[in-house]
Amino acid sequence: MSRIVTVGAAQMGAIQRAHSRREVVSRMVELMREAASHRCDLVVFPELTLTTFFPRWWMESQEEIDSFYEREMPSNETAPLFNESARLGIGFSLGYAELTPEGQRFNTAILVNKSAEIVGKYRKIHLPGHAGHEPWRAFQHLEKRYFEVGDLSWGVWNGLGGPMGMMICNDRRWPESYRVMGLQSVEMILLGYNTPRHNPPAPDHDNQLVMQAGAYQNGTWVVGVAKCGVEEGCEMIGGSSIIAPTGEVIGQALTQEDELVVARCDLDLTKSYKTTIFNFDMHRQPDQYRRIVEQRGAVSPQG
Ligand code: ING
Repeated sequence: MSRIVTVGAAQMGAIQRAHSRREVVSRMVELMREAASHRCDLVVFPELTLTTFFPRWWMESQEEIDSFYEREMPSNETAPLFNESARLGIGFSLGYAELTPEGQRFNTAILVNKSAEIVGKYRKIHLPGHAGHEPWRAFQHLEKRYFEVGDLSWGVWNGLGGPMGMMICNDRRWPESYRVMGLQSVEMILLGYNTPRHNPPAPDHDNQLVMQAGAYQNGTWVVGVAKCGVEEGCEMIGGSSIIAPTGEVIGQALTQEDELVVARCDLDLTKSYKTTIFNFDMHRQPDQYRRIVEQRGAVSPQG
């Protein structure tokens, strides 16, 4: 018996500052329709999909900053995506900047089922870059200025054919992100990223490496989807990938544009790892891992 989930990784090309949410959503609806033609169950969109990657700029006007956030989801601008999801019977994950009624600001992702109902939410925990103005850089990386650390940990939800979870961009570089979901029996992790090529220097090879490692070490599928291309002069890497629990890349994007990568993913392929090499309950020794939770930075060896 196999539990096939057909996934569409919906890579997005550049979104310029002048692009409206309506223009972006119409591109996303086109990718969702293409996914339907391939009988996809699920479409994965990138991090901060609705606007250009605004943390590359130092801004001081709160009104200007807040123009990049969503106060409600769905909103008038994003409703066409939810309507298309329900019409086509396709679930999706979507990354966006969230401004809560209480005035909190998060780099957020939601999981939406085939009836266009939000079944899960995640708020980015690993915020890379810096909080202060660093004008000497060609482009800055101010996520620590514009977002709070996420407060929802990493959840795992049923509702799209099996246990699925989400992370966002820099999270994919940290093994803890995968393991918290691995300990909730996750079988598919959905993530989006906006990765500038230049700051900090991001070698090309490590984008897939970190996702392959996370997939293998937790016996899970990983779908990583880029927003890429040259946005306002800043080049961002593509390389959207669909990765099997073996760690093998079974599909990847070849362009820096809007591109749908489709794969039939059998969630039962997770079983052989979860019941043998990575049978966590049989093999893990949490008492020996305390340093990982109790200590933040690295210390030098004594002596
Ligand atoms: N972007 C980048 C990422 O983690 C980065 C930041 C780039 C970190 C290159 C290290 C090297 O892919 C986001 N948005 O987290």
